[in-house]
Amino acid sequence: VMRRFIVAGGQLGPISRNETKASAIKRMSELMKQAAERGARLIVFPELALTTFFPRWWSDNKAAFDAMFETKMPNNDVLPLFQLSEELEIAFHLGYAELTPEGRRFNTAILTNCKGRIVGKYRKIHLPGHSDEQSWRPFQHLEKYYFEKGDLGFPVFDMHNWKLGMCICNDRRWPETWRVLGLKGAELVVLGYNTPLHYPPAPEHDHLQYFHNELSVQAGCYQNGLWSVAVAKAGYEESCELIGGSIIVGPTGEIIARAQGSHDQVISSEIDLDRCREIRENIFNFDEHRQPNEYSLLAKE
Ligand code: CDT
Repeated sequence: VMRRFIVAGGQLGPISRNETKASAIKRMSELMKQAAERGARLIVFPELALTTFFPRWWSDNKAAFDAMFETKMPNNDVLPLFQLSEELEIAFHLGYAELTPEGRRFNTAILTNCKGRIVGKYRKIHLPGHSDEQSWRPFQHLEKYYFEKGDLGFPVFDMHNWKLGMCICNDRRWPETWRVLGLKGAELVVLGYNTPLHYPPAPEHDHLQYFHNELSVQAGCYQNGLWSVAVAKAGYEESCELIGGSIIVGPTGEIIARAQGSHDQVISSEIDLDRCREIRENIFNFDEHRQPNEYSLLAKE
């Protein structure tokens, strides 16, 4: 079975507050077609890819943005993308806001196989920002208000003889995310992000946003001997500038594809999952060299 294949990232430009989900799906379908033309078997879309990044706005009523959430997956809005996935035999990863039948809200992502069937789901664990209105900010970052912490752990899925892990945006900055996925044997970690260029609590870091994205993903890949596709929703979205810089990174930590600019676009590259072994059987051979007895502090509350 294919261990060497082409992966793609489907970077999205901004999505405005009044853009329909059908329109976002149309844009992603276009990217999926381009990726399939390049021979890709998997395309990764951003975090919360169906709507604008609504946690930038406060509302006293948490349910004010419920129209931005999905109560079912797939549903009528997203079905065209699932059908195209089946038709073109290309798997995909998609981030969206999830509202469960019990009324719980999560920042969620799914993974399908090459037949457009959902094989995995992840709910974001590291929710950044704050849970109260902070009016001194030029825009809010209210993920801690609109979402609950994910309750599915960091799962790894077997599909088409690939071991795939997922995380979402802020998760990529935490070495623990990558290590847990690496320990579970992930060979490819897919993730989407919405990262504002401006970081209100420490604006002196604004010029480092692209650097910190690459630093985090490259370190995660190298230190765990795995591949990653990290994909942005980018550009000037409702008066908030989001970074682009979607990348594909190898287990050596090398960036092998990178987006140009902040518009809708496909990045792609051939990857070989067997190359994880170069790292995992050597410098980061976990069984031989890890010292978990010395790390107990990591799991303390
Ligand atoms: N979406 C998301 O997690 N964004 C954060 C922004 C910085 S924290 C306010 C990120 O880690 O990129």
